Amino acid sequence: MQGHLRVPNDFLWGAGTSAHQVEGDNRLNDWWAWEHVPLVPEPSGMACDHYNQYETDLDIAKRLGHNAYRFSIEWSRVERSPGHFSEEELTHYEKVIQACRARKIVPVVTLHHFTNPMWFAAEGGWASSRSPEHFARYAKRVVERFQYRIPWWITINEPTVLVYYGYLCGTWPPGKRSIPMAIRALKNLVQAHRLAYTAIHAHAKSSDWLFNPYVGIAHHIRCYDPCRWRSKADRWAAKIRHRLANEWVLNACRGTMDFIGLNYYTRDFIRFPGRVCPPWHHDGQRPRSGMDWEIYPEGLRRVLADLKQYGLPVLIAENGVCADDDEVRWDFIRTHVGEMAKAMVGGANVAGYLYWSLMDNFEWAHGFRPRFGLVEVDYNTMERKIRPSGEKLMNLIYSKQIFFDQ
Ligand code: IFM
Repeated sequence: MQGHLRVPNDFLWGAGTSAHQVEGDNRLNDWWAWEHVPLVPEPSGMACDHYNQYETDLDIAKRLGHNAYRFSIEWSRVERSPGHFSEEELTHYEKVIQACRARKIVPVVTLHHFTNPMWFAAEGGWASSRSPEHFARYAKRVVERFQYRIPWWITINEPTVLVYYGYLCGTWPPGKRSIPMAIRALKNLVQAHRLAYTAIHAHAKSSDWLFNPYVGIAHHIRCYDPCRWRSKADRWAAKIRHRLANEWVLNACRGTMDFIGLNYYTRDFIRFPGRVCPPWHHDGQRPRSGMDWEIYPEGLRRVLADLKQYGLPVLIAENGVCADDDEVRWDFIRTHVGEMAKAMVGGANVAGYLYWSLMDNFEWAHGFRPRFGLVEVDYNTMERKIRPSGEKLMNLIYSKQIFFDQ
């Protein structure tokens, strides 16, 4: 049987990018330095040259029917040394915002998407007790600078992912493997968010904005299931993983979130005492993405149902798949959007769906190999080509309704 949802008129449809992954030539941050160690297959270099070609990219987004665009401001460009801001770079981002407005695209602005200025990293990065105050100063300057009143702010993208790779696995900068440092970094990220939240709202209030901006984080949430359903220990381990990786940050940010930015991709199976077990160890094999992540659309409905407890709107800030076969991408989008619609019919308050990513880009420690984009990028010529999945999503957006299997 088929179900059906009429999409609300103010629903945000679009896609996201982040500065370091698409802009190119971001030499002043810790990732640029990290890319030149052997762990990373290739440096980001000119990436997609989005810094110069943002107008072209926004034209493409418009053509694809998007009414929202998520992008990030590169902190290292904007704040060259503590407290010294580059007017030129702030003007650049102001122009990006103007370009969104000119196309009637709502900007969803991320202030921090994994990269840190070198001076910040040298001072101890997120493990330093001064990190929240540095971040708050940057956030305050940015919000005060823009003429246009930004309705959607994401302070920090995926704090748990940053801490996991940077402070536990050591595969991202700063390359640490220390539980005490990881805990410190996560607490500082949360505190940085809280201070930025207050700064943005204080500015909006003192400048008589006619609306209250939505300020939140983008949180990477996975489904966690036990590796063996019959094992009580595995069931317990999956629950603990859910508490630590999914719930802890949301609870710590309570009271300072106007919405939850949800980045949903996949599910992991957990074996006691807490390791992810490889796909061949559990039942129910499903297709996997080019980065070996299980494709599990029902998980999006489960997560949205679970998030109802917070009583906040949810913006799906990322959902996407890396695949060389574009049919896999369309199937991923169609089924995930269907699960989102089911959740909405069931009462989930979803403000929008932003696919990750608008275009192929630099996928961190994986380099340029993974292809996530609705738009294919030829890195030699910088030519952009819309993929069929991008067109199909456009048709769905224009239809204003979502059909799904019950
Ligand atoms: O590319 C990343 C993005 O920067 C953060 N969320 C997950 C994406 C895919 O790995």
